[in-house]
Amino acid sequence: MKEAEKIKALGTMQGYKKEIENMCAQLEALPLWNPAATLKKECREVLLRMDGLKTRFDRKLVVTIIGPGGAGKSTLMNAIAGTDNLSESGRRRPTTEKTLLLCKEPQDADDLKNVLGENNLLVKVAPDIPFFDHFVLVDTPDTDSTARQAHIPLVQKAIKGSDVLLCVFNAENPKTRDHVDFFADYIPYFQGDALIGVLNKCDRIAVAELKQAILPEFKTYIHAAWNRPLASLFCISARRHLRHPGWEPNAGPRHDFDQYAELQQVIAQSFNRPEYGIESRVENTRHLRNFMLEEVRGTAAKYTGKLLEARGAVARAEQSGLQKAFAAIREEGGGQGLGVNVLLYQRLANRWVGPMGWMIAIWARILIFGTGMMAMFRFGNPIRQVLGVISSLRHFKDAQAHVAGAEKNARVGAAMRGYRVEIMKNWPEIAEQLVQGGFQPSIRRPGHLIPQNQALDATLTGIWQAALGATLDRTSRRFSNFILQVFFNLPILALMGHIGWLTAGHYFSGDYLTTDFFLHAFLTAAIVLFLSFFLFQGCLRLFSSPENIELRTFRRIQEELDPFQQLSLNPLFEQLEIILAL
Ligand SMILES: Nc1nc2c(ncn2[C@@H]2O[C@H](COP(=O)(O)OP(=O)(O)OP(=O)(O)O)[C@@H](O)[C@H]2O)c(=O)[nH]1
Ligand SMILES: [Mg+2]
Repeated sequence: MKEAEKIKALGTMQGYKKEIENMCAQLEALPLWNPAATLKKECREVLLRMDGLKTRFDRKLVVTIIGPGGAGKSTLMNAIAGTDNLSESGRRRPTTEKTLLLCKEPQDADDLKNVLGENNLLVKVAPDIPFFDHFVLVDTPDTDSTARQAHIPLVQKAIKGSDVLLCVFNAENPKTRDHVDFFADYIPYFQGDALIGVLNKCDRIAVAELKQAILPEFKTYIHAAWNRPLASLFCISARRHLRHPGWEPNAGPRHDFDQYAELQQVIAQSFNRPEYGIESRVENTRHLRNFMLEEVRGTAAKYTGKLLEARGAVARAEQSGLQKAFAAIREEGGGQGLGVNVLLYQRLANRWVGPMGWMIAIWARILIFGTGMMAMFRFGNPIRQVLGVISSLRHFKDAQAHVAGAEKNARVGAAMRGYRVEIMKNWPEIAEQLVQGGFQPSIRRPGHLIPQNQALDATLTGIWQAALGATLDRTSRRFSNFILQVFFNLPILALMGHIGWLTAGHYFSGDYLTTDFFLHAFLTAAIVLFLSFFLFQGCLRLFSSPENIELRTFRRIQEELDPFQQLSLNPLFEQLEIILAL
């Protein structure tokens, strides 16, 4: 394989791993959701396996023979190796007590030695062995004999360090429950091609029985037990392919049906292909990633129905909770008036031009520095709408701290109560749905449902600011349209035009005007400007008083409160959202 292709393959594997890491991080954020714990464990296992695959990325493929005691694992190994006494086989159970690795070069065994420990691995180096250029073969002890306690950890480790499993069954008794159950835990971690079924000792069974009964039954059985079909299954007689099968008299093979040649072809052509190792590791990593994603999605999907119901209920409760909160704020009384005025004049000042624009801008400043400032403090500021204005004015560094004390404010208190009462009322129903959706029963305690005061305050503030901003924008747009601007600017502009005309005419004729004239003209202009401004203020007050703006803002909030926007108020609901997004 070219270096560039190797790098690409590694990149692909890294990408898969990243996906699972992200998934793991998401599960990490779901401490209240029961299924997350199991899934997290699986994720970690998958990540470990992916690491293993990456570590031996360009090493030789590890093909491991597993199966119940006496199924003929060692015999199969000997047959493949072409040496009868390579791995001890026989009648005594168990025959094989250590893991045995067959390879061409001594260093081929290093990886598995590290995994199993030096003492647990016998290594047979056979430099002249045919094929074996690109893979190593491992024989394992059984997991169902009296010595299984000692064997099981060895087999477990060997499986984790393998790329391909040759699962050998005894055709005379293929449904070995212990064995099948034991391996069921490992099967999900191997992709189809990496899992090869072998029914051995087929020579002992009549062909008809084998083909018509044993084989189909076994396939169904394994499918059910391992939750997936075997991608490939070979009926063989391993012993027949030893150099000296040594059949006992009267116990020779009963027929010639044997798929050993096909199995051997897979070994010689697939396993022994130089690229196969890398390809199979990429494939196995991909399989691990798919397996894990399906696992998580499948689990989440089981609960989605209930969780969606819960989300709907939460949304409705939060919506009415927030409405109650704002209703409470409103009942506690107005007092935002001057603050609202500041914001309105600020906006108007941005839109108006001409002498009226200057007047409005000056007035906006006066409001901030004068009574406006006082009003903000006097009424506290539960909803810190004016904070932006204040903090933009460097002079009032203290303002922020001052306003931050507002949590204790009566209006916020009332809002919180309004919100809480509403949620508490709905909680039993919501909690029930959440528990059915996999959440821990402890969430029934209402302590979980109330967000931090600060969080609620921030949310209320956010909603209020947005709604107030929108109302103010509309009002200021209405009160700064072109016709209004012309109308209110016209008197002062006409007067200034006239004064200018007189002044210029006299100037050019050399007949200079007196100071009295200018004083008089200036006062007239000022009076006209003030009158226009007062008139404008009157109109504004009449049609859009601060109280009126507050009222409209409240109304807007009640109408437009987006039920799905507020779900993150409570950490529990954040988790709910994560699960629904899985
Ligand atoms: N008739 C027949 N006997 C076989 C065949 N394969 C193996 N045997 C016999 O089955 C017995 C057990 O074979 P082993 O290869 O030792 O089985 P194993 O799975 O390695 O057993 P453990 O190492 O104890 O787990 C031996 O006596 C073999 O000769 C086969 O294809 N046909
Ligand atoms: Mg053996």
